[in-house]
Amino acid sequence: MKLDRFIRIVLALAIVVVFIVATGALLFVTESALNVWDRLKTGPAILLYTYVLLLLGIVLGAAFLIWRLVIRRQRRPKKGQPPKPLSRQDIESRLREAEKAGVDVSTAQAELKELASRYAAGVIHLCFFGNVSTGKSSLIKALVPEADVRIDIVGGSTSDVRHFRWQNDNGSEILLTDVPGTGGHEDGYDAVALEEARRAHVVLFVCEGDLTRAEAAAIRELLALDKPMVLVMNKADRFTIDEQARLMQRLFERLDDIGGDLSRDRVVAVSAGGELDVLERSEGGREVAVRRQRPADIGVLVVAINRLLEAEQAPLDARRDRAVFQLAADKLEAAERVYRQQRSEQIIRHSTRKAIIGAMAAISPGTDILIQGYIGTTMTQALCKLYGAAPRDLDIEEFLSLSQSRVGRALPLTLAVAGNGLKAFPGVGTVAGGFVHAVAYGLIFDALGRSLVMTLTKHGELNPDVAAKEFEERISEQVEAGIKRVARMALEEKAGAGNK
Ligand SMILES: Nc1nc2c(ncn2[C@@H]2O[C@H](COP(=O)(O)OP(=O)(O)OP(=O)(O)O)[C@@H](O)[C@H]2O)c(=O)[nH]1
Ligand SMILES: [Mg+2]
Repeated sequence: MKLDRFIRIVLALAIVVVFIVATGALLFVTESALNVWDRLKTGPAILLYTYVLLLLGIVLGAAFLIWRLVIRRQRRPKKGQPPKPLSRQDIESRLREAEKAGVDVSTAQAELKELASRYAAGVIHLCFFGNVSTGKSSLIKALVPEADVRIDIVGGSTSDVRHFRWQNDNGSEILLTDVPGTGGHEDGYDAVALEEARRAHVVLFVCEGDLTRAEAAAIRELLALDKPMVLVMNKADRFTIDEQARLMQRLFERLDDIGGDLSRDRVVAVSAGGELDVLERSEGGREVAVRRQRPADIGVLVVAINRLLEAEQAPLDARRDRAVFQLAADKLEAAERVYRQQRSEQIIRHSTRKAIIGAMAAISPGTDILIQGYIGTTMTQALCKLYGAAPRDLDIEEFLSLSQSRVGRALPLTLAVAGNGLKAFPGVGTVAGGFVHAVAYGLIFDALGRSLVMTLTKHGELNPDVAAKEFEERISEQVEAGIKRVARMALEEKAGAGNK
């Protein structure tokens, strides 16, 4: 690595020499040109401009090369490209690789298993989705009168995912899925509903009138799954025919704006009916509340579903599969995040322990806190590899050297924290200065590793300036947070060394 810096400086010197030679050459050429100019006084002015431009070009070219080589190669952050649809092979190979690396792939794998069992059953899945109390369960009840669904005026009545068998006029085997309504429970339920929508062939988005901003956002997210959608305006009985027509027009426009495909997606206005508490006079003349069923009017919904399913099932399956592959990929990513977090903890602890042992054995200088050595390099390399960053050796060296220059200022505080932290352990008594230094050394490594993980999580790459800045900004906070962990580690090592 030292050699690298040497080569860079040599190259820089070479550029300077080239620059001087080029300038000399240019002057020489200019002189000749001026001679020519003298001789051709009446000649064209363009000659002069050409020389000036040439000189400028050489200066700029040399400056650019020096900047790239010596100062640093700045990397552009990768722009988030729209994700390419995943194929079965893609997701299966990603799962295999992740499993080999030690990631817990069970939740992602469960999605593929569920997909396989849905294939085997050969049924079409229609998922009712929408805000709480829009009438999803009531719509299922209207389609499958024997369905045992909970309908309630109080939002949040459905709290789990349930499937109900329904056979349409074409005789297709269909499962209607009732999910918790969104926006009315704590977070977890919305995610459950969305996951189920991602597993379905068709999403029936239920609303009660014009779309709210949250509903529009949810529709946009569901349309991104590239599956057919039926936008169902329920409770149409609350509006006059004219109002219904206006609302339908509005919903068509909104769906079009949000990105719906009007040749594929449908908008219908229906009344699931729902239930109604009415006061009736009993035989004894007393008024009693009786729960009655409102008449349902869902013919247009049945027609819309039939139309959607008239076409071949294969394209529907293909769209559903892609959505499930993406769902599995998202779950895999979440599992990878957990894995990285656990593994990074191990790497940091391992390096911190090594740093402490080194400092205690005085192999590494406990007082000078040198983080640029072998332990710092291997920890940085291992963490970068874990987060899929492939920095140049130069970047690692620069990051460590920048961080090293920031350690000095934090050292007195770190030593104080180490000394105090050790006192907090019962029975430790007075500790030698060397041991306090070893703990301080460990604390610095611990903070270095943690701030590096933060930068890698945020940026996905090692930018030495950014990472060293993060380290500097967080060092005192992390030293305080890490003292118990690091002091315990040092005491364990001390006890271990004492027992030997
Ligand atoms: N006026 C009218 N009310 C309806 C209609 N459909 C459902 N309702 C009423 O709307 C309320 C909510 O109905 P649910 O079927 O429980 O709604 P949901 O979307 O399943 O609700 P959650 O499961 O809580 O998300 C109930 O009081 C129903 O009686 C309808 O077509 N017209
Ligand atoms: Mg419900």
